[in-house]
Amino acid sequence: MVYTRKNVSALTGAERRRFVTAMLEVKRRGEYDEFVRRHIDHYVSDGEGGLRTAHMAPSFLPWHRCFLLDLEQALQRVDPGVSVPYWDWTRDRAPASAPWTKDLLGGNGRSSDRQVMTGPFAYAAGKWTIKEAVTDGEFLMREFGRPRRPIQLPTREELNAALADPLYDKAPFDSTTRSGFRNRLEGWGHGTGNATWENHNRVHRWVGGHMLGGASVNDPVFWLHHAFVDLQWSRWQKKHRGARYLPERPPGPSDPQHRRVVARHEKMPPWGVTPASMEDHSRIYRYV
Ligand code: CU1
Ligand code: CU1
Repeated sequence: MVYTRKNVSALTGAERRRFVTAMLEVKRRGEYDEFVRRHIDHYVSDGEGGLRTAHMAPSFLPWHRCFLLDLEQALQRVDPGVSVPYWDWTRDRAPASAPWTKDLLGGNGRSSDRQVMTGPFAYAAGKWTIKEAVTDGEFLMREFGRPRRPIQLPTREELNAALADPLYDKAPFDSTTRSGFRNRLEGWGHGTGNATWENHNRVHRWVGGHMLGGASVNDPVFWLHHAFVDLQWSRWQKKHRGARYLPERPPGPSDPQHRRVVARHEKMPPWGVTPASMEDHSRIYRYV
C-alpha cells in the first residue's frame, strides 16, 4: 500500500511520538549504526578514484532515495504506521520551530561543546549514544547557524533557482558541474565563503556538529532533510515533463568520468537497482 510522507510541522503529537519511538528502537537494535557506517563508507569525493554513487554525482538523488527507503523499512518493522517526515527549511527556519522541539528532535547544541541537551536524542536521555563517527565523542552535536562564521539556511528563491534548471545533470557530472538540477540542489557552489555551500549542502552546514561530514546520519534530522531534498526531485519532474536522469549512457573509455558515475540504466551499488527504476516513487509513497 502506498504510504505518505508528511511535513514535519503538520505531524500530530501521536505521530511525533511514534516516529521518535521507532527511531530509538531501530537504534537499540543496532540497525541504525549500520546506516551510519554505510553512509561513511560511500563518502567518496571527486578527488578520489573509483565510482561515486552517493555524493558529487548524478546518483546523489536515487542513492539517497534508496537509503531513505531502507531506513523507512527498518522503522516500519517496528511500527508499520511510521514514515519519514520532511523538513521544509525554506519555511521552518527558526531554531525553535519544527523539527527542533522537545518532543521531536530536540534543539541546538550548547555553546561549550555543541552537545544537544534537549529532546529524546540528547545523550543524557540515554538512548542515543554515537558509535560510528569520524571523531570521538558519544554525544550528538549541533551548532545552528555557525555563530563564529554565520551562515543562513537556503531561501525559497535559492531552491527555486535549482528547480528551474531543465537539465538533470551535466558533464563532468561531479561537484564542479556549473549547471544542472542535481548539483544546483546538492549544492557544490562556486563562489567564496558561504556561497560555496548551496541548498542541500548549506543545510548540513547550518545545522553543524555531526551534520557536517560523512557521519551526518548520526543526527536524525539527516532523514528529514533528505526527505525534503527527495521531494524536490519529484517537483522538478513535474515542472519539466519528460526530463529524465542523466547521463543516459555510461561515459566512454576516453572520458575522465568513465566508470566513475552511474548512468540511467546501470546498476547502482549497493542495491543493484538502476536510477531509471528509481525515478518514480508514486507506487511506494507520496508527499503530502
Ligand atoms: Cu549523503
Ligand atoms: Cu545530505
